[in-house]
Amino acid sequence: MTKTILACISIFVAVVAGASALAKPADGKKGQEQVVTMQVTSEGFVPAQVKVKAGQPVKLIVTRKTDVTCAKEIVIKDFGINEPLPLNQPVEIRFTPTKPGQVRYACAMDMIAGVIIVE
Ligand SMILES: [Cu+2]
Repeated sequence: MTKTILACISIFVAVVAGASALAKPADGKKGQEQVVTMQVTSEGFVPAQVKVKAGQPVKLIVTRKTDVTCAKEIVIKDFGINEPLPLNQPVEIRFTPTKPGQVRYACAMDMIAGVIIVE
């Protein structure tokens, strides 16, 4: 009797251990980051339109390349983001779009703008 119980417990432990080992790679896949690079030039945000997938975290890397612009920061209202863009310094911005649609981004005065298309 005792042997049967012990066997049952060890099988249970093995199953639990196996399940938690399997959970890790699945989480890693789900959190796959989408990297988007963008520059601020005299033309504005380049590219002004980018595409990302919904449900996956986005890492937006923005580098301001010119002083002749008013886009010295980037504002993404939908995600409460307002990041200064120091000259020639890549700035990493992270957010996760949850649903398909369009996310607008712009300079602080909302003059120079672009759109992130979430699919
Ligand atoms: Cu502006």
